[in-house]
Amino acid sequence: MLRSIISIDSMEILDSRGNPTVRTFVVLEDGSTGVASVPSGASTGENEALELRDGDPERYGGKGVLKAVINITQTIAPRLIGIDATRQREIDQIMIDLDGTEYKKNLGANAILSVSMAVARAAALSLHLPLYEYLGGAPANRLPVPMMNILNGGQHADCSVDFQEFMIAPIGAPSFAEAMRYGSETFHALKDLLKQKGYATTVGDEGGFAPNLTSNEEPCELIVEAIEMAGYRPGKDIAIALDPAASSFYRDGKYILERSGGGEKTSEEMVKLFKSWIERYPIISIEDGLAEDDWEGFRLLTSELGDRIQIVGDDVFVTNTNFIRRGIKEGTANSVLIKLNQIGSISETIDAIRLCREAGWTYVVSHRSGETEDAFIADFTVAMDGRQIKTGSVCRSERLAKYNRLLEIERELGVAADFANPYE
Ligand code: 2PG
Ligand code: MG
Repeated sequence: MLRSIISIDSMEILDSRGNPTVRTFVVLEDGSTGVASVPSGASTGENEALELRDGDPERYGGKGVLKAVINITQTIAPRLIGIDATRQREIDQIMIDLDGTEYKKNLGANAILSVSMAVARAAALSLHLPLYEYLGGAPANRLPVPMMNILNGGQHADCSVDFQEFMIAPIGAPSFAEAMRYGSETFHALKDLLKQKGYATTVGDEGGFAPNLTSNEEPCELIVEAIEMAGYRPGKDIAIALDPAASSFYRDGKYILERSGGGEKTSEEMVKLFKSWIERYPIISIEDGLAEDDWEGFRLLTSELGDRIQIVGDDVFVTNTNFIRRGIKEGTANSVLIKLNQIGSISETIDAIRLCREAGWTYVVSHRSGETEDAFIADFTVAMDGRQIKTGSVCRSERLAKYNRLLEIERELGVAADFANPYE
């Protein structure tokens, strides 16, 4: 059988923060070899599937992934050898059963996901199809709006901003390539602006600037100014999307805006704050505006602002259908952040996306703050008709790997390519 898996191998590599992660190679009988590397988060949700680390203080401060590598080569590989690589769902299910725990605590979500992704790549290669077409079929022709994180704070930067991500979304661009140009020009305008104001222009983990500002609001002001400096209309050509990652500053039922000196806030006060911001800035999307344990606060935010902007749940849903289902029932949000490694296999990620579609919710495919040069999510976004992707700033090659792959896909699709604007 041409597409039978004949070998699975794995190794420890380093991610964009210099921490170990897993890279896996799947070889088929016809010689097709799929390679995939998994990313790693910093502001992780409590209920994410387990990222297995060695815990050996003698290596990488305990962060080595040799156990995950051994789980792949000694436990997973023997079970998958001989199976046709196009049987993605069956393969994912075998790994899920082999692990046997809800959060992939035995084999590790990093181990399982790297195999899941490498299998898909090998199958696509064997069928001589680009990955987006293999996973999405003939209809896969829509390029997503890139949400570019040009100002980093929170756990992604050592600066005075509590909120983690300030993104720009070129919603008025006519194509993906033009959206990238709008974004890049604004990024450079922001750099000039920061310099003019005497702020640092060093970047954080996702390639956005990480200056010490005077408040959590100042980034919005600066970004609006940068959009105008670059010659674009705020809100028309380019809008703002936020990911405060509020779980990271939520303690004992309060939001503690320590870094910026913004004091403490209740959920209601946070909702009020966002309400006043969306009146003053062209914000179209807020992800994790409240913490993962604050389902009530999330519901309030959605009932107050959900008809005007996108309310995205990341830590609260962790790409897990159980939590998304609850969210749909309770009106917790109207959109889900999709991260393959939060749940740990392609099939389960697709299940999460299906649930969003059925509920009429949007979904945003996302990178992690610790990334590799693997551009899997670029193809995956097009395959899933995901009309939005967030994969960092217009800077640092582990981020650009995804955007550049999307540029390639748009070019390859030619006249068939469509650029989605989910906010219309
Ligand atoms: C997020 C992500 C990606 P991390 O919170 O959305 O930007 O960060 O990978 O650190 O969880
Ligand atoms: Mg997030």
